[in-house]
Amino acid sequence: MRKLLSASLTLATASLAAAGVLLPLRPAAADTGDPPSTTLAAAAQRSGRYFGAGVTAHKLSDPTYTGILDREFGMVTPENEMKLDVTEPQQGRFVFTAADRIVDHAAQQGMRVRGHTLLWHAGQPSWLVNLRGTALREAMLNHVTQVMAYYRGRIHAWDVVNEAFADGPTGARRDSNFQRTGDDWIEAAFHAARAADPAAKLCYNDYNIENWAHAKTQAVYRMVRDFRARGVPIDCVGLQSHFNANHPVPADFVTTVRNFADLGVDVQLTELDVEGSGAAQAESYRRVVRACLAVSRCTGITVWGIRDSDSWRASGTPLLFDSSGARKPAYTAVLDALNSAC
Ligand code: 9MR
Repeated sequence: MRKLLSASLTLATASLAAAGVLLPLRPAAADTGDPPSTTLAAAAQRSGRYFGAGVTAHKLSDPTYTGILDREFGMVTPENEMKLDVTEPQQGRFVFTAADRIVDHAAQQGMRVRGHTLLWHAGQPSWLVNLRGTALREAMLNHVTQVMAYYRGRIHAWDVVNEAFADGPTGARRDSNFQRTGDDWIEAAFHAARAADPAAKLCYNDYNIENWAHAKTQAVYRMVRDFRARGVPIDCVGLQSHFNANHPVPADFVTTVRNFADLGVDVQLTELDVEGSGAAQAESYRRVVRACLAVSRCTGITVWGIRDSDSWRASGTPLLFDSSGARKPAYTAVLDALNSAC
């Protein structure tokens, strides 16, 4: 019966092909007969995507933490260790000790690294806060150049600029010292970044740009469209994807992912977490993963921490593992969604 079925399927396939109907070259992973993958990284890899976590260097000595990290994830993002106050605490003095712990651990485990972040209005050392004008612009570009040169070839994607747009209805740029050096500070940073490490994917990363109807989403979209039109080197947009009751997963999330991707950039969900618990939380996670899987240029997902107790929003229990390191219903929802990807 199995043979007969397969013979008639082959015939049907041949006649469809003869009729000019395009069929996928490779069957969907779910149809290959492969058993479901049992880790997030392996399940994401079935459709060529990565699954990552935000990581803190000082927790790498916690065996429960590192055990989950090494088992489940294929990409790591240093949660704070590559921020400007850590990597250039005094002008021209670069410190990579904490970031190196994460990058070295990732290399030993065969994981890739997202660099987060080169330029951000927050997390600035006082020397930088006190600079203005040309001196600030030069220091800013030098920071991009030096940090990316140090890590050249070892970072999959960099969040070159983080959170440069204001919240609210205006769609304006956020006021910051960088912004006061001139509107072109973002594109100048991307040009410097491309020169420093031509192999790294260069991302613009922000929060509350998941809802297509929001002015901030539209403003970031217009900037990326403009960069693409003028040849400013940008490869990806990071949708941070911090969700909770005030910012639920929007109904049109997949529209946002698709519209950015249609600009010719990759989309990465860079800091995913969803406050909640049980079945409702699991369902939100499932929807987010499915939205990414629906868009071929949505290339990977990173959750912002490992256990609930590791989260910046620990009281909202927003992650995939509980505080003892056990898998939550949200974990199973994500794993199942990844396993059913085409
Ligand atoms: O999770 C990070 C937390 O440990 C830091 O105290 C905080 C300030 O540097 O930054 C958190 O990560 C933020 C990320 O860098 C950018 N997007 C928002 C994240 C949550 O605040």
